[in-house]
Amino acid sequence: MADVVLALGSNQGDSAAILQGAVNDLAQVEGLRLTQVSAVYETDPVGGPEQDRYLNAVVLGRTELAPTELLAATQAVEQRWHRVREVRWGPRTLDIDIIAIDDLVLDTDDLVLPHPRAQERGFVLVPWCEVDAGAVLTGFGAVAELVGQVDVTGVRRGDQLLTLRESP
Ligand code: A4P
Ligand code: MG
Repeated sequence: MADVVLALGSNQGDSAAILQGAVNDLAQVEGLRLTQVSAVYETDPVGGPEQDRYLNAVVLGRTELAPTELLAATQAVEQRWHRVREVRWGPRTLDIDIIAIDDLVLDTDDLVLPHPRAQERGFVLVPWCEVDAGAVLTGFGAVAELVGQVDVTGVRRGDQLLTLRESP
């Protein structure tokens, strides 16, 4: 079993409902057990064209899936929410990034671990720190320290709470 950190983002459609739907779907993935879910954060868009604010959250879990199987599963959930890939870093109904699987370091065409931009993104680091104050980002150190080094002015904790249903 490996520890996994997933980052969810949405800025198109009913983002609040989409994030909860994605959490529900992830909880149904065989071989993945969700253990924690952060609050929902309203975040200013980083990179890409001018676009609406995002809702972001981080989910922790344990998995017996191989990394490529986990990626296939998260991409299937993205597809279910009609994710259309248009512009890189552009608006999306649902984006699921695999931030880390244990302390695995991987660099393949399909999967890079840890996620190559996690260390600079307040919208990933702040919710991650909320659910795991002692988290370490492999290659970069304590997440709590990284939070102090990046610009988090555009990251606001929202009121919405995501519900974690028990996996079957
Ligand atoms: N891929 C490689 N490594 C990974 C990984 N660790 N997790 C590959 C997930 N996918 C990974 O991703 C492109 C390819 O990355 C996939 O086919 C997969 O094989 P994508 O999701 O199709 O493309 P993308 O998301 O448009 O590009 P990218 O570079 O992944 O963008 P990011 O880094 O995900 O950034 N601002 C705010 N405030 N909040 C956000 O959530 N998100 C983005 C997207 C930009 N700005 C944002 C937010
Ligand atoms: Mg992505």
